[in-house]
Amino acid sequence: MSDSAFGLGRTELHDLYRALCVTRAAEERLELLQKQGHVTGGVYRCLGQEAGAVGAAFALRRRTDGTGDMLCHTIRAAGALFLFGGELIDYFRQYMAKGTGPTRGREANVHWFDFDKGFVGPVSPLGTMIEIMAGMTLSFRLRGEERIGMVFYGDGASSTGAWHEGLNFAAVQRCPMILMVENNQWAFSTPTSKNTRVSSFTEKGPGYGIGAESVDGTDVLAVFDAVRRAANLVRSGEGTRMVELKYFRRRGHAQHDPQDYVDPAEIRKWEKKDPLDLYRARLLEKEWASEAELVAIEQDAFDSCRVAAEEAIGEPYPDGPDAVTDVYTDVSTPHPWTRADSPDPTLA
Ligand SMILES: Cc1ncc(C[n+]2csc(CCOP(=O)(O)OP(=O)(O)O)c2C)c(N)n1
Ligand SMILES: [Mg+2]
Repeated sequence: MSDSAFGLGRTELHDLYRALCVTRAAEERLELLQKQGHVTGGVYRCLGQEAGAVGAAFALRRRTDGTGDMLCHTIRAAGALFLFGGELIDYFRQYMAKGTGPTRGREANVHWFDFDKGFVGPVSPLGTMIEIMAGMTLSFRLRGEERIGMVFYGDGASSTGAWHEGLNFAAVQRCPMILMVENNQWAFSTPTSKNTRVSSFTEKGPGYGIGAESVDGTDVLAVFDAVRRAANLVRSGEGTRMVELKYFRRRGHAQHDPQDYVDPAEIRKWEKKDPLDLYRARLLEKEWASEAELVAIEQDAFDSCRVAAEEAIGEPYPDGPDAVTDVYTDVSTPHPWTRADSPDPTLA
């Protein structure tokens, strides 16, 4: 691991730490909200994986006018979403299914988008976002735009048909896109060894004719450096590349999963490689930040999450009828499940 700051100035080095702290604080707040009964669905944490999403998104061109790079996050890549301008309050609104949230309570998770800011929420069937991002980035190439796309996917998702088809299409079409493989060693209760026989997902790259690199996903600067190199190649016309993030899912698939199928010693081992602790120590050791500066960043991350969550708590849930707005073109027609008469049994 290089000791350089990869051309980043003090402010950017602090911004990276801020993004890590915001991700951690947002998820800790979410856990609290869930215990208080405010969260409608599951809470999926990226504990130990924060540096992957943050380092990768930091290496992209972030704009707010629809001209920047495009990112597709996952439940484990909230840090990338925040860096791309996803508002904390919207994140909390989503998880609490508030009517004020981006999906107006229809979805209680990270499936939301903002094309101007450059993030598209994932679609749930694993692997399919590669196909969608391939299409989006193909349009960038055909229009001669300098934009690139990034799509995150877990190790488990990489065994789906859509993953393979999408990646092959992207490779053949030289779509300007980076596929980030979030190899956290588990797909729900399935270990990576039962998903693939390769020891690194980078081994799959040559099969599609694309370049691939593996990086320590707990080291935010190493991730940033690897992704910036990949982005330069992709932007200069090489086409699709893959970057594998190696780390460990330190919590269950979601908070309701006790992960009793994971060896506790393994979790303890990875706790020693906590990405925030590692980067914090490096910032101090290299004198890129003072203790007071770091404490101020941590406090600010904590406060902004608390304030955003408290504001979202006070907001209303959606009105019932809004559930069908934008779903049917003709809302005056009664929907099948609301009609008073019984369905015609002869049509069954
Ligand atoms: C095609 C498909 N199969 C199953 C699921 C249900 N599912 C959602 S997340 C998940 C585990 C994904 O594991 P991985 O890709 O390793 O990502 P991680 O949760 O570890 O970040 C599963 C099986 C789904 N959404 N889509
Ligand atoms: Mg996984």
